[in-house]
Amino acid sequence: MKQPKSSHLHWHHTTITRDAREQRNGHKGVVLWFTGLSGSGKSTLANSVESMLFEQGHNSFVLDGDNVRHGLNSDLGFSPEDRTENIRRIGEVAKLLASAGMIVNTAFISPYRADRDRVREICQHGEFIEIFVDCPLSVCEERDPKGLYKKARAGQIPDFTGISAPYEAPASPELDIRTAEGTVEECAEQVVNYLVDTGVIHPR
Ligand code: ADX
Repeated sequence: MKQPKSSHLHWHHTTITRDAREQRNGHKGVVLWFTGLSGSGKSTLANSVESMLFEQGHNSFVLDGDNVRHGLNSDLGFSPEDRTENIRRIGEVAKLLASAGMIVNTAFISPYRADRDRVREICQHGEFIEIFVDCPLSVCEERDPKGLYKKARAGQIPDFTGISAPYEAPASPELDIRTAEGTVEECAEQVVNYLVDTGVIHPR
C-alpha cells in the first residue's frame, strides 16, 4: 500500500463489513476494468452491462473517462504522466466503490499496462476484472464517433492514442471482447455470463 505523506494517520476499520454488504446485495463488489482504444466501444459496453445488471437488481455504476475528466480529473491532460495519474485516481475511486459493494464499470482508455497492473495490485484478489475491448484501430477510426481520429490525423490533437501515442493491449485479460464481431447485446452478455460463471453474481 502507498504510504501517506503524514505518519500521524491511522486506518479506521468500518463497523459494517464488506461481507455484510455483499450478503445484503446478493453479489460481490468488483471492478470491471474496460480498456481499449477510443471508439472501441468501452462506454457503450460498460453502459450496456450496467443496464443488464440493473435490470436484474444488482448495484452497478459506470465511471467514464470523458465524464471524470470534467470533474475529479479536470486538471489532467494526456501526457504519459497525466494519464498515469488519471488511472491512479480512478483506480482508487473504483476500489472504494467496490468495497462499498458496487459492481463498478470503468471505461478509460488506460493505455499503459503498468498503470492497469497497479490498479490490479491495490485491489483484493479476484476483485479486478480486466476486460480488453478489442477492436482494430482501422474500425475505431472508421467509427470515429467523436470525430477525434480525423482531427488527430490532421495534427490537431497531439498525443492521440493509436495515432501519435501508444496503446499497450493487455497480455492476459480476464476477458477479451471483440466489439467488431458482435452486437452490443452479445458483447454485454459475454461479460454478464462471465460474472455468473465466476460467482460474482447469481442469475435472478
Ligand atoms: S486515458 O488515456 O487517460 O485513460 P481517458 O479514457 O481518461 O484517457 O480519456 C479518453 C477520452 O478523452 C477519449 O475518449 C477522447 O474523447 C478524449 N481525448 C482527448 N484528447 C485525447 C488524446 N490525446 N488521446 C486520447 N483521448 C483523448
